[in-house]
Amino acid sequence: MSTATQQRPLTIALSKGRIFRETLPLLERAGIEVHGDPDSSRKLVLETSVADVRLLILRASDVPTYVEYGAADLGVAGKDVLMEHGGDGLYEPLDLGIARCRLMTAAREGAVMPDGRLRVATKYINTTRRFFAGRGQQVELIKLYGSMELAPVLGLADCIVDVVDTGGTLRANGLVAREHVADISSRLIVNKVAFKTRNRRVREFIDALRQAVPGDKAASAVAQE
Ligand code: PRT
Ligand code: MG
Repeated sequence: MSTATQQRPLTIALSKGRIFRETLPLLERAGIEVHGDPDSSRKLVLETSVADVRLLILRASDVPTYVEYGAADLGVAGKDVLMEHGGDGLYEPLDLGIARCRLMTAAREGAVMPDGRLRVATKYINTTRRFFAGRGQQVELIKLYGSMELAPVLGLADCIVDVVDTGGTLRANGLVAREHVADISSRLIVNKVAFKTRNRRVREFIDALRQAVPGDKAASAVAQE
């Protein structure tokens, strides 16, 4: 079997930083050693000890886009990023249980929320709109790309929606977490076409990673048709 699609290396998209660091041991347990380190090199394509597997190093929020359009066959992305992207073009067969955190609303300590329309600053515009709509609350959304914690401090917004791990960043800026929006961990995602056309190889990869995930963190509902 040697069609053109089967000759392209299995291409896996992920971001550097915490997702790369925590995915590495899983890949190793699955028998895949990565050649190179994105935190110390500028290479955006990394080869591995398995000839037909390579990694793409992307901005975290671009990972679902590469996988959805088939520029990568698989990817690793935070559930926060996936919720915001929308999941129609992707399968999400495996919870890797890494890069865990919570998506929360947060405001200045002791702040009283206005009776009128709440102003919410976030990079998670879609998720935030859905969250407040779900409770019948209309909000004014302010899109930010980083340093969300500053917005309530400077009166740009009443509250923010952001991911929280230790809570240290909120605390350091005089904010407190208020409402829980979602529990977050990173997921393996798969391009729908690759799942069909390269089914054997893709399933083999998913199964190897599933066995590498410790405990029963791995949800196992592989989307199939
Ligand atoms: O940084 P960049 O803008 O390039 O992209 P990114 O922030 O989306 O990527 P990255 O690598 O920072 O995070 C990748 C994924 O890790 C996120 O999509 C989440 O799924 C997950 N994750 C887990 C986190 C955190 N924990 C986390 N703590 N992402 C971000 N943070 C931030 C948090 O918002 C705070 O500003 O890290 C800071 C420290 O958190 P505390 O609560 O421990 O102080
Ligand atoms: Mg970041």
